Amino acid sequence: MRLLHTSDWHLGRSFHRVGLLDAQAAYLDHLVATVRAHEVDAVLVAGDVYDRAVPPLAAVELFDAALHSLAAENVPTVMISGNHDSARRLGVGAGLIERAGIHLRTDPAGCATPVVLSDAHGDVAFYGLPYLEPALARDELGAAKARHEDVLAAAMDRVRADLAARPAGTRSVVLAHAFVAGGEPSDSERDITVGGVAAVPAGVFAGVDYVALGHLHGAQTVNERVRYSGSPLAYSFSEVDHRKTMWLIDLGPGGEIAAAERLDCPVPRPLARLRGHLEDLLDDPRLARHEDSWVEATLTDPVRPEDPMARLCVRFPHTVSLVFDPERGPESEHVSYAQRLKGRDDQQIAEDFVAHVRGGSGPDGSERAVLRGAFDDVRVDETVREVAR
Ligand SMILES: [Mn+2]
Repeated sequence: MRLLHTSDWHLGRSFHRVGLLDAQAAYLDHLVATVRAHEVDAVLVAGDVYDRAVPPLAAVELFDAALHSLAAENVPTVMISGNHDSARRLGVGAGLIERAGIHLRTDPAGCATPVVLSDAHGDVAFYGLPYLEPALARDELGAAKARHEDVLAAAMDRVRADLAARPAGTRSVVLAHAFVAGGEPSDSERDITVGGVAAVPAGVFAGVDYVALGHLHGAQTVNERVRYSGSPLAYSFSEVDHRKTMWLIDLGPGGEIAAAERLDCPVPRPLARLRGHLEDLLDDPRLARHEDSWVEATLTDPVRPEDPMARLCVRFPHTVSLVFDPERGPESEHVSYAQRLKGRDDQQIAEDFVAHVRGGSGPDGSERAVLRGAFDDVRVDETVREVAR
């Protein structure tokens, strides 16, 4: 049986205030085209359909269009809610779309009631475990503690019990939304750790043939049978090196992973993280390939340049993030105050101070004259007092 595993669509999310709805629509078109091109038997969506509990209308309409397209393809689809979704809201209408072959699981109580699909080699039971909020799922599942590990373990006990009662040779797939130990996070998942220990050991999923995970936004293989598809689009600059893909999994007649292929998702615009002095970023010919990218520029100029965003946008019109990380002179670090003052007169110390508080820009001629005048006055004053004594 051929499975297409994806997750973390985050419909409605934007990227540094740039709307991604068009890119998300293009991805969903690509998903449907992939189903057709690769003759996929089932689509798995492992949570975070939406970016937030109450998504914008345009995101809801996009999801609705995707459901229509999948139903029109006649491809069975199993979906779960993630930590970004409101399980209750997303689940409205789940009973009705079930009739169209879209199996949306948002209620922990149903985690051991699989969707059963068949091929020439027999049944495959698909168990959709929605994101289990420990405090909420604990009682429902009779977990020992309100921790991610305990509620998932309790849910998996139910899955294994159901599976054991099915005909011998029934193959099994679990969908889950969790932070599994060994996974590599990025900046765009948003916390799943609140209220408990974050990482769940992969061993909790023992006894099933394939585990389609969501939550982490980088595609990864925890082990041969436990994988993250990652998000179809980059949602933070920390994902600059990610290759955004879906897993195409061939589940063999005996439940073995006969093939696992990464299929690329369309890239709306590449990401680039640039670092250096503003003038260098504007001049360096090697950066020409990033001129059409979404750019995050970290400026290291000791003095903050004037109007940096406008100047960057002349060369990199899709600059969406600007960070300042000024270089400091080597003498300013790891040197004691006394050492820095050694051999300097009052005038030099004062000029250094002005340069320090202005990010490296020392006093100009007239400012130097003011400082000199002040020191002269103080000295004159001292002398007068000495004489008077
Ligand atoms: Mn997510």
